[in-house]
Amino acid sequence: MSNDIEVFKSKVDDIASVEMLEKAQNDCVETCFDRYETLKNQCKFGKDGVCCRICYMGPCRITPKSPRGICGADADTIAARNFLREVSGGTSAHSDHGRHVALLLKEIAEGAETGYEVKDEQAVWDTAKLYGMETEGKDFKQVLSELADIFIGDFTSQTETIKTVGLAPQAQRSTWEKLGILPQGIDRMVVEAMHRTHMGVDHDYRNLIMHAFRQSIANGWGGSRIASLASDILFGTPHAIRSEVNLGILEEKNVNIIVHGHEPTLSDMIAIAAKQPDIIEYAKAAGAEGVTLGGICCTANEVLMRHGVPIAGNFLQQELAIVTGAVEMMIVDVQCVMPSLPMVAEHYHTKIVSTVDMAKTIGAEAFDFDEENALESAKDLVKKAIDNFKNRDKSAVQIPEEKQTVIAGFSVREIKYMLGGRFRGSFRPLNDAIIAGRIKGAVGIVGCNNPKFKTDAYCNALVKELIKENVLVVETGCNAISSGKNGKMTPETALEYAGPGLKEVCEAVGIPPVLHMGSCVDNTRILETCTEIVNEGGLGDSIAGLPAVGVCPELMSEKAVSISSYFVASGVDVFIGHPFHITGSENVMNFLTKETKEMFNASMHFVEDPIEAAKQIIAVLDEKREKLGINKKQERKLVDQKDRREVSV
Ligand code: NFS
Ligand code: SF4
Repeated sequence: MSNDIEVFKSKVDDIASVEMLEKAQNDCVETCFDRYETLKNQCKFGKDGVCCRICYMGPCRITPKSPRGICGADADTIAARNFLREVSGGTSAHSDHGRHVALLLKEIAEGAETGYEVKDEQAVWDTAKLYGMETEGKDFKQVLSELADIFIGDFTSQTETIKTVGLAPQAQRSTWEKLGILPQGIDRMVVEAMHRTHMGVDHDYRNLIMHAFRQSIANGWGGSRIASLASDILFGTPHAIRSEVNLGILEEKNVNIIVHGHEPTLSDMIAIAAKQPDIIEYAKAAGAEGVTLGGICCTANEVLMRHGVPIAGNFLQQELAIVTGAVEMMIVDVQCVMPSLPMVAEHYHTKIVSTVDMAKTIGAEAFDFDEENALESAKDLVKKAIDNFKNRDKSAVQIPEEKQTVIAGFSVREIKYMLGGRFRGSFRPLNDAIIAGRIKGAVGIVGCNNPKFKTDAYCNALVKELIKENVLVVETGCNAISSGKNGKMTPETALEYAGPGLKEVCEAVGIPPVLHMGSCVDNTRILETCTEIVNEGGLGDSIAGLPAVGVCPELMSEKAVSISSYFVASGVDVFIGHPFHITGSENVMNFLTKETKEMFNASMHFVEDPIEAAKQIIAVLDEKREKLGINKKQERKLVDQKDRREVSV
């Protein structure tokens, strides 16, 4: 048995998950970690991106002996087409999420019975100003309606560049214009990608990948940005909030409900419903002490940011949460939901409930969420979970103790307030700290878990190295949850790891050195932060010149491919823990890792070791600082020589 524990410890970086892997084994429950072992010898053609099944003459696989498919397509064309389709998948997922929130906003503006109302009126006026809308003499509903039209128009525009791209700095927009990749309507960009990758259309790998960038801009400076903006209006702009993370948030004496997926529309209502006095009474009548709501994946991040709902875990903990035997109901919406959940749930009493029409899981119960009576509908669902409490097998319950405190809620508005105060909110103190060298730069660590790697390990090792080197870290998605679990998101615990300059700034402002900025669509908050830094002045006029880097340690989803692409197109170098499915084409590899540098002043870097990645990231930050003329000698003295030796081991 102790041998097994060592095996589990080699798979995941947190104790709670180790404990649940052991329990899963004892309970004879199969998880993705087991299936990964079975499927380990993965198809090399797929991995290298040189399997094409775009037409029915194929599938064709490229080898040295057969360098072309039946139609004559070579490895470059095939890998580039596959890459573009991945970016389409990611762009679609994020953008469709944005569309749903934008459509709800429009309904509210038109006075429809939705059960929702605008939580953050100020955000409506601020956003209208961002888009340069004329608001004088108009009432709130009219402004909201016009704003919703702008959002929706960005999906449908045929020939006009999308309006949200106008929120990017001028330097980025000029670059995109020069390269001919300013995006038109988000829907059109995806349709065009599917057209271009149909058999016999676009065969030039460079041309294909440039469309991948164009489409990714329609995501980062379009669909995703709209998702964040519209969600802030509807559900409130996040502000700093304390909560907890990891499986230990589940409570043995309570009814435990988990929300999982991505869209906040239902989960935000569930968060409100679970606190209602009549619901708590109902839970007590069922023999529980109360109701505990927890989240998994980005739905978790959304309700953490706005309600302080604790997080049960990230992507690879979705099955393990059920293995605790203490979850009455897991409510899922869209994206990153494993179809295996009902199979895991069969071993316990957990009900899996799917709530979105277009996302059904075999074996899950479908719940028809009534948006018009949103709160009542959410309460009905919570009651169903409470009714399931009596079916819990007490002997099957084992909840890990492990949980950590997190401070989350760092929207751009909140960072501004924290830096400059409520009435003088400004990025000036941050820019000054970067210029003076107290902060070397900023690194955004984003994205998924992937059973190919030890869960959370890359992120945890990298964060430690970076904050020691006075790099401010901002995070979203499942990696934000990794750092939360690892105790890096409280000022108290994390600051002992920070270098002296970063520590000084964090202490003065009262923030952790690792900031939780939200879900994966909220990566646009990172772009917004970069834009604010540029606009504040003193660090050049382009995001591409800033000492800023993006990292995606455990790339799993197509969304992460799209995100990496829009970061590079925006001038931010991106480090990825393992290569995309493009390694079968030297030209495509070369294009993404080198040639893009000339176009965007940024490129993709595939670095499998986090310590090596830290070194290379610091080198990129130093290079950008050098170009800005702020890499002065005295700044180096702020870093302890002993620390410096340690990082270069
Ligand atoms: Ni992002 Fe969020 Fe997690 Fe990856 Fe999935 S939950 S949208 S895709 S796995 S970070
Ligand atoms: Fe094969 Fe060409 Fe058809 Fe692809 S498009 S499956 S390479 S024949």
